[in-house]
Amino acid sequence: MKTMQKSPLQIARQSYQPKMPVALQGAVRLVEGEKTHSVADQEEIQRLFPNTYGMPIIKMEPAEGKPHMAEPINVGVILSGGQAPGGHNVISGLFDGLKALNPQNKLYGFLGGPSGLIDGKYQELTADIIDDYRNTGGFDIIGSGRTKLEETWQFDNGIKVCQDLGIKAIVIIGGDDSNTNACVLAEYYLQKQCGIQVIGCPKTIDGDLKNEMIETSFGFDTACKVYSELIGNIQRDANSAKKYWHFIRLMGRSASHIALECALQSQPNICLISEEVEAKKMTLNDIVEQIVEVIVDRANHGLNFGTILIPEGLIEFIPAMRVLIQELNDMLAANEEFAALEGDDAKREYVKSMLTPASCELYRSLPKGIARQLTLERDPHGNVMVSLIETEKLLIEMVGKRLAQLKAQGVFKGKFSALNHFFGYEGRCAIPSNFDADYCYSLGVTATHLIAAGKTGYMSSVKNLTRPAAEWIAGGVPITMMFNMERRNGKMKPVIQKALVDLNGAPFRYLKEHRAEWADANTSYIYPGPVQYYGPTEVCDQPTHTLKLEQEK
Ligand code: FBP
Repeated sequence: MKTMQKSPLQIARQSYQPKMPVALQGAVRLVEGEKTHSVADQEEIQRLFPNTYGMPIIKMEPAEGKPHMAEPINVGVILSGGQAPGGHNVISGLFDGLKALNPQNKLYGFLGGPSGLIDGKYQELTADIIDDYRNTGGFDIIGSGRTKLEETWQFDNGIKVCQDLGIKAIVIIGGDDSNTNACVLAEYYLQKQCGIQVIGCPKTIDGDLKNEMIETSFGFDTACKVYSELIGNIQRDANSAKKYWHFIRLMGRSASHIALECALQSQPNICLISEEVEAKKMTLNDIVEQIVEVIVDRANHGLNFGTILIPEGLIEFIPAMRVLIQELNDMLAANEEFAALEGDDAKREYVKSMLTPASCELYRSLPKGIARQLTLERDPHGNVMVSLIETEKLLIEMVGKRLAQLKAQGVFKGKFSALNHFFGYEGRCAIPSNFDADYCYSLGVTATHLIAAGKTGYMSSVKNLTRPAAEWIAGGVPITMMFNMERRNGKMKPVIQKALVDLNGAPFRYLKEHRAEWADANTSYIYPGPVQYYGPTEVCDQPTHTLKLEQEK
């Protein structure tokens, strides 16, 4: 097999030893807290999850002696959904944790995401494989996928595959939907009494899997730091050349956590927040006017440049657009007639004929390219793939048109030249920051202790994250605790509540208090620079501004 070529930094990172909470550094004792209940719809969730509902929160404390497990076990691990920096460290933490308990323990990786479990595609993860991936970005050690684990036949296939391999527990590393499915699987396996435990791990760069017990999902820290570096570089360029407005769309799916965090790190002239747009029931034109006002004002001070951050999911939070997208989702669901049409014009005419008058008008008013992007294939959950919709280009076009009108009226006297950017894939596989490397490794070790104690239906949790790693608190949170009932594909389903940006929360309030000052003529840009792995703690080990502000309260 061809050996992997490595950069000097990759080689140095291989020997980085992640920092861990004191409680995980030796033998561990599990302390059970109070019984729990779900965040909402308690009766319904309890009825649906009779075996995993109400379990206590678990805290890990140091114990006497060395980690030990008498009988060896086999464990399987799955990476689910979009890549997030640190996934490999969850797996190496899991591996080291298992081997410390009993060197005979084995770890199997299911290949290509949840489908690996269903189809029985796996690989044993041995020390030499793990060592090659320590502290690296990406999910390529075993690959990831977006197959949903939700059908009984899939769960039954999983039992068969696990029994063949002697697997006693599965760890699912994923976002809110994957952890929802992890809990459904845990409940099913308890009902079937097949002896297979299921443990979840909170992953997603989007930052929307968080709650009272899970302070942040892994990957958010590194991804935001990488995007903020790029934004800072662009701002320095803008402030040097003084001739472009940069419209920068940032990944994050529905929630605007990434855009908000990057704004806190880099202080752009404008940062749109989808949740605010929705709360204020803003139209596309309102957003355009808001941007135009800042551009005109800066132009009046001779500044024809700036930066605007746009959350990926913005378009879905504009109420009229949401209705249009919903109508398109319903129309596109299993629509063979539409799929069979050839050419963009035929498709456009068909779509127009199917929409309600208000949505049809909005659809017609959009640039053709954007309208076409709205009708592209949906993801496995039936959602529009917002990463494919070039909202930044839509805004450039609309802002440009409005400024041309204002110029004709003599109101706008400046120049408007815009460039578009989309940052998403650039950060999802970056080498994990020290924070993510440490956090993920601890999540992996924590998962092994939950498994060793026979727990199932739990999410691995590590808290107190703004403190030094030694003071972090490891434990387990029953996944049912995060559940509520939501309408999905026309049916009410138990799901983990997604955390959108809280407009009363400290991070958004900070943006609100400072954004006028960032927009005005006294440029306030911050240039964060690249993620640093070696050097002083204040440079290398800082958590996100979001976490710090949230925990200051
Ligand atoms: P997850 O929820 O699976 O972690 O997705 C993260 C994400 O990067 C989103 O921000 C983005 O919208 C989506 O994945 C892109 O999906 P894909 O990887 O399929 O292009």
